Amino acid sequence: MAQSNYGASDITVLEGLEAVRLRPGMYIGSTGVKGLHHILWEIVDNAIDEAANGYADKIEVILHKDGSASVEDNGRGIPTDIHPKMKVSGVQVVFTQLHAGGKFDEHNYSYSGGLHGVGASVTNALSKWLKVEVYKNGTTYAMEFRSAYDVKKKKVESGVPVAPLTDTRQKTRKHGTFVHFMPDDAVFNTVDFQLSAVMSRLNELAFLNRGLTIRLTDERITMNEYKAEEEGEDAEQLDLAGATTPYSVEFRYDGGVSDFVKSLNEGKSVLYGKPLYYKTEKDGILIEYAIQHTGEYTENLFSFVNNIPTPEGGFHEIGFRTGITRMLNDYARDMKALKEKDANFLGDDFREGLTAVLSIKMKNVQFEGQTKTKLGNPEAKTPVESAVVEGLRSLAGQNGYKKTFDEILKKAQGAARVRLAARQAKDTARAKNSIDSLMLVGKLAACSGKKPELNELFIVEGDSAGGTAKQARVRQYQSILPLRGKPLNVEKKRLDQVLANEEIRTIISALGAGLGNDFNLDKLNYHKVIILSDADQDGFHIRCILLTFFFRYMRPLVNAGHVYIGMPPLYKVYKQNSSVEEYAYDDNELQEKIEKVGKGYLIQRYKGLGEMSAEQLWSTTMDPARRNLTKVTIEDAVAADNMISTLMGDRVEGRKEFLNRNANFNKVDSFMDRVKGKKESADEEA
Ligand code: 0RA
Repeated sequence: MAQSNYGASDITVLEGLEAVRLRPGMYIGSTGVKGLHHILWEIVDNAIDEAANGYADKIEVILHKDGSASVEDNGRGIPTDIHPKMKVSGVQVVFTQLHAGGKFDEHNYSYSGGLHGVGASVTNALSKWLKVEVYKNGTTYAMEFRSAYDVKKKKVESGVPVAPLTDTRQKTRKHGTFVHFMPDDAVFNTVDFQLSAVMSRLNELAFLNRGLTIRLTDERITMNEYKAEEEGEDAEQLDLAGATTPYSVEFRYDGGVSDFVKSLNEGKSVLYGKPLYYKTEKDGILIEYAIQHTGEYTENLFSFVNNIPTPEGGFHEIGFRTGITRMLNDYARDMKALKEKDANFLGDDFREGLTAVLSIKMKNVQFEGQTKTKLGNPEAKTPVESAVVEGLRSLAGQNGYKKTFDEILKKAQGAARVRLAARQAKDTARAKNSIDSLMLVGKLAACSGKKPELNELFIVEGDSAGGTAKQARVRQYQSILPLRGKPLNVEKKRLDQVLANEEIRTIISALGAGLGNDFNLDKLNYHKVIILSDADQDGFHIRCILLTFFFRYMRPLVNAGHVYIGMPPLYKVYKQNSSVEEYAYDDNELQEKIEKVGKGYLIQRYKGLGEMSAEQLWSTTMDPARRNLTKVTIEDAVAADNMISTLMGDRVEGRKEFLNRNANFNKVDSFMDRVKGKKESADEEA
């Protein structure tokens, strides 16, 4: 199949492609599905470059039935004239010269994408065949490459031109490039493109290239098959048209990275509706970013350089963060949110709950780090930083953004307050630990045993129940810490105030493992931390506060499964002058126990732990052989945290809505159900 009508320069070309063929991993990372996708991305990247430079606004990707893939753009079309040095057409250079890609002309290509920039020739080298059509000058040019076994050389020659680029004389008004290739199954472990992976990357590229339309069609499946499989719709119910139409989807975002941020925040509660968005060019670097805060606590910054994700960060992210901190601190001073004597906010304060996308485009990128996804160009920092300061200043000065910036400052103030309180609590705990650990003894009834893996700490609501628990406990391994209910009951208490609470500080000291980043599981004094609170509103609230506290300041404790909820019974069913007594932990169980005790039963309803005798508390709630403990999962803690943020937040509507909406989405909420359930039956009783 290989023809020998090409010149001297082609010899080295083929040697280049042969190298790719011999060691594909060197060029595309692997010969698995990732490598397979890589050869598609090489082609897509060229089309994206054409769009990024303003020459194309539509890209169409098709996954064909036969396993091939094609990419079409409506750009200028790959150069068709003869390359002066190579003496072959531009098309041939692009597909046979390593590293050439479409980027051989600095003037045409300001910013080049491509994960490793190996170019379209690699796709050609690893394909059974590759066909190109170029639409320009009113006509269609075409060229085809093939891999074939060369009998004389006894090896596969890959990417060999079947013929030079030819003008097919087929008239067209289109302009652009169409590349169609068949991945070689002798190279790849799999030649099955994964629709979901291809789709999500194309969607991302659409976000990153504002206004660009990207259409993806998968001819291997029908619209209905997709809907049935991915969207869970009933295939029988779907219309007939969809039974024959191939699956197809179009991505286009006129808001660019602003739309990206919105989609990342979908389903979260946002502090303001419209993301802060800015796009500019500084020192030859294109910079575009969008910012939107949520009510959550984590920071989510997604950065890209030349459309390539940079999860390991780098100089652009440093500039971005520095810019945000600098501008917002200045703004806080201008607005008198920071008084003269106040210290600046920390960057972390401004980034609590931040979702942001930063996308820059620059030349000569240097990727570093473990996975080569960290931008190593120091010259990127300052332009990004000034773009952030400049952009946010300009937005802050615009009508309609005042509220947004107020919300951001409010969020930072909350974060700073918690940070300072945590620090204070930590210092206190540290001082207590080192100077006088006996200080605690007043509140804490400590166990005598010294084996953390056997020891249990009961955190008990109320002094009265605490007293009972102290009588009931097995001193050897059970410690009791009574919590005075009151200070924690106050509705609108901020978490930092909670941290300042004496009992909470005692918990920190008692556990002995520190706080926050310094938390060390190895130092933990109790492997079971059991929260014992009443089954009413207050008890529920205390539980939530404690869980939130553990979640935010001692997360490893929750993750390792050391936190439990003790379940006291709600009812005792018994008979007068008889030793028969049964305990019920919920209303269903109550019926069961009533039947069990039989005629003449009496019901005692426990309104709180304090009503129980030491013997009752021991046998129902503290005795490892008989008690009912629920291990707290991280999801429980997250739910509690959300609940506390909502309950304690300033927005009353949010709180009401939350209470209505979250009747029953996990265990923490089932506590809420219990609370509600109890209230209702209490009303019946009354
Ligand atoms: C260099 C110069 C010109 C176009 C391109 C590259 C180009 C490459 C690719 C690869 C896929 N699609 C593409 N579209 C354009 C300009 C050539 C001219 O103006 O004649």
